[in-house]
Order: sequence, then structure tokens, then C-alpha cells
Amino acid sequence: MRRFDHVLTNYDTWLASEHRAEWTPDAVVRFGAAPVSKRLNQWLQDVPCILIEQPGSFRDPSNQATVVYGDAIDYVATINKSYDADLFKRFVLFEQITESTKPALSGESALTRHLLASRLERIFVSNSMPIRDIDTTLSAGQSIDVVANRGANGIDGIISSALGACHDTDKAALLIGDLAFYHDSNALQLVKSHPGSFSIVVVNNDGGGIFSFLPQASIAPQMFEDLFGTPLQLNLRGFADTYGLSYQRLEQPEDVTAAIEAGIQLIEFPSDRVTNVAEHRRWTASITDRLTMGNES
Ligand SMILES: Cc1ncc(C[n+]2csc(CCOP(=O)(O)OP(=O)(O)O)c2C)c(N)n1
Repeated sequence: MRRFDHVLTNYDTWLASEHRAEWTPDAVVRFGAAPVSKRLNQWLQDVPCILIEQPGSFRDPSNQATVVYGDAIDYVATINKSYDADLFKRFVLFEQITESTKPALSGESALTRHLLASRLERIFVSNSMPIRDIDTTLSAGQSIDVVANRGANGIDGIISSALGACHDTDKAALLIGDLAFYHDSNALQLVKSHPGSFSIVVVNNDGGGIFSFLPQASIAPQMFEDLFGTPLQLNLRGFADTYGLSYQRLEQPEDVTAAIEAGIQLIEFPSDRVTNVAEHRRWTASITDRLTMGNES
């Protein structure tokens, strides 16, 4: 969808605004899988949803949609063309505001943005924060193949899946966190025999970065680290040596482009979980502060 430049893509960011309830639609027509964005799903949870589906598929895990089996193109041709143009114009403005601030992204989000801008045929993206950062940073009109193992959002088997899904490409990358990387690290054995250029970009924030966004982040620090953060202090250069892969540790997010261009097989981006949450929140707040009923304040 995001290949088209009239698509709204930045909803996860602007729906952090305290005004979101004022923009709730009367109904939603959904094609395809449930959205990744938790904010979008929460915003729409009480809104009637019509899901257009092919027979035999199952894309309503929360069992809330009115499912209409049928052909999506035929359906679109029959729906009423009237819509709330003012609301849509407001959303377009929100998109422009969000897009204009993307160069100010830092850390893991900036890395993701630079990776998406690199000359890649396909990106395989792991669950946890990588798929969320892709959802946040991928802009309308960007033409890149993004593939993920969404399923039950597992962090298992990601490297194997990525190698399989990118087998037919000349230049592909996997974006993955350090825990998911560790989970399937024996698949590194297959990287050398991959027919094209395949780079694994590991966001190494020493544990599960996603949990620092959740309410349990406020429990006692040591208990949080033991139960949720689960740092492993991986030596990624050691993995590269063990499996005979080229390796580079990035200094800056933008350095990923040259590393991909050079075909480095294991690329490490060092990060910090606490800083990452703070940076995400600072960036989101810098945008939502500017959204007051659709006008820049
Ligand atoms: C097989 C499996 N085990 C456990 C989980 C629970 N889980 C979800 S995200 C996550 C942490 C992932 O850490 P990492 O891959 O380093 O990514 P980050 O959160 O830092 O982005 C875990 C353990 C899961 N989704 N799948």
C-alpha cells in the first residue's frame, strides 16, 4: 500500500495526540491483516469494522469484524464515495507535519529510516521493535518489499525465515533485535551460502527493548531486568568470527547505508533500551504538541 503516495502512513505517531477521540471514524472498511500499530487498534476497537476477505482466510483474531467475503476491487467499486473531506484534509496535514520531522529521528528509529532508504530489494523485519519502527518510519511512496513473519508475533526462527524469504534476491537485509538474533543464531551457518548479498542488521540494545515501553517498566529495576529486559551481553563480533561472516559495528545510524552497499553480512548497531524509549517519546511528543484539532499551534 505504501508504494502509493496518497496513503496515510504516520497514524501511529499522530494518534498519540490527546485529541484522537475527536477524530474517531464512524466505521472502518479493512482489507488485509490486522494493523501492527497498537495505538491504531486501540483507537478503532469500538468502531464497527467491515473486513473484506477471501474465503478461507482468517484475519480477525479479535473477532470484532463483520466479515464480507469477496473481491476487494469489486467491493471498492460499490462503496459510497462520500467521506468526511475535512477530516481527511486534517489527516493529510498531520502526515505532512510528521514527515517533516522524520530527519530529526535518532537512534533505532533513525537506523530503520536509513536502512529503508538503502538500495535494497527486500527487507525482512523481525517482530518486537523492528516491525514497529518500520511501521513508524516507512513513508508513503517508498517502494520497497517489506516481509515479516507476523503470525503470533514470535521472535523465533527469524534468521531462517529471512534467508528463505530473500533467497531469490540479489540484495536483501534482515532487521532484527539481539534476543531474536540469539534465538535463531545457528541459522548463521546458512548466510555464507546465500546466493545474493544478505546483511543482518542487529539492533543490539542488550535485551528486549520493547518491554521498556510497557507499564511493567516501572517495577523494581533488578526485577525488571531479570524478568523482562533479559540482557545477554552478546559479543556479535564473536558470532561473525564463528560463522566466518564479515562484520561491522556502526558508529552512526546513517552508516548503515555504506555497510549495506559494501555487503557486510553482520552489522551491529549498539543501542540502549532506556535512551530508546526516551527518544521515541520525545519525537512523538514533538509532533503531537503541534496537532491541535488539525491546526499547527
Ligand atoms: C518465541 C517467542 N518467545 C518470546 C516472545 C516474547 N517477546 C516478545 S518481544 C521479546 C523481546 C525481543 O527482543 P529483541 O529481539 O532484542 O527486540 P527488541 O525488543 O529489543 O526490539 C520477547 C522475548 C516472543 N514474541 N516469541
